[in-house]
Amino acid sequence: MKIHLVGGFLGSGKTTAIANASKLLTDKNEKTSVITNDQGDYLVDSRFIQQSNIPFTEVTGGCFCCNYNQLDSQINTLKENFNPSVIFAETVGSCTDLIATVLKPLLKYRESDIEQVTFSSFVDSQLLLMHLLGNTLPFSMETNYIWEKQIEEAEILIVNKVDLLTPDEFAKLKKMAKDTFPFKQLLFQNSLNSDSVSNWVENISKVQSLKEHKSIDVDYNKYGAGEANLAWLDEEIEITSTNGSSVELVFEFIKKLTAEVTAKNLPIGHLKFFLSFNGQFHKLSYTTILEKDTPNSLKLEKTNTVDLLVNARIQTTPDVLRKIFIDLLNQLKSQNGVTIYEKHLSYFQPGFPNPTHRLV
Ligand SMILES: Nc1nc2c(ncn2[C@@H]2O[C@H](COP(=O)(O)OP(=O)(O)O)[C@@H](O)[C@H]2O)c(=O)[nH]1
Ligand SMILES: [Mg+2]
Repeated sequence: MKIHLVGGFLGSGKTTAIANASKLLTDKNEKTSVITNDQGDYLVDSRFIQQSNIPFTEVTGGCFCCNYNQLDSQINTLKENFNPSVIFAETVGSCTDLIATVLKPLLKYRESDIEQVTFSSFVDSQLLLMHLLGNTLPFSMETNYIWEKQIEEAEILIVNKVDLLTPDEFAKLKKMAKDTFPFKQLLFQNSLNSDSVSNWVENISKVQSLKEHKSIDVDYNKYGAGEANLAWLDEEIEITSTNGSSVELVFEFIKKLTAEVTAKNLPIGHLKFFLSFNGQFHKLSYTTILEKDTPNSLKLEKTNTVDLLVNARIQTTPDVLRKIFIDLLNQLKSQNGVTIYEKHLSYFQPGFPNPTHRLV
């Protein structure tokens, strides 16, 4: 069994790349499966992988590092149910120190059934360019510390979303990244493009099983503060309208929500939505620099009921985040002919990272 550990900051493109890589490998008859992971209990990424028909399990309510035994038991579950030859394991986007807390423990404690463990770290190319040009990233100092540690730790650094750069920016970033990280393996990738993802898959499949992995020094006080600065909220609601306008109402809600967060200058780690209606599934995702409008074609869909799952990781307090949500939800509820059924709501400040193992 091969395990490809995939790290990198919130919104850098991990799930997109994993889903596309899994499809490519499955088409080549490789039994491929995925383990998703996040701080909350109802994960947009899990729904997204599920609707892509890729076998998966999840570790919820905390990261792999602090819940190593859960990761281990989910690997067993996949083995029993599916016997995969490849597992992609996506780590929480605000985690670092993964070589010491996940990769090395996997190599040590599952030595007998793992033939290869690789570690890919994703970074958003626009953020990397900002950073290399000497600009400060839009998060708190401590959260920026996590982002920088993720780059330092990267063995294979996937500089992702290069399709969003101008040719000049791309050329500049390539040169600066190669000059700054002469000893890292760099892949410049567009994870929406299958040739580009295929190149990543080829590269990780070549990683030597006996490769030496170098853990990094991490100041856990700073790391813990960086995690705590980003509040988490997950919420699932069902919106029913008597005139078939539920999709439109959901898009209005999403638009107001992103506008409110932006107006309050709250940096977005991720803001993800998963919509299900009429047998259709759509994931929408916003990050601090990715401005995206909702697809017009979808807005015209007529349906009475839409299920909406929201996962937010935003630099603010859980109470502020909850208030923004509840106020907008109340506005939605007050509209004529609209009923909201609230399935789950949880919001919290992630706890201090306390890894199960730390092998340096
Ligand atoms: N243009 C572009 N968008 C991407 C790329 N990779 C991911 N995305 C988008 O970036 C957003 C966040 O991606 P996701 O895979 O959820 O990131 P994760 O949080 O790291 O798992 C989604 O809207 C993706 O469609 C890419 O290479 N190019
Ligand atoms: Mg993800």
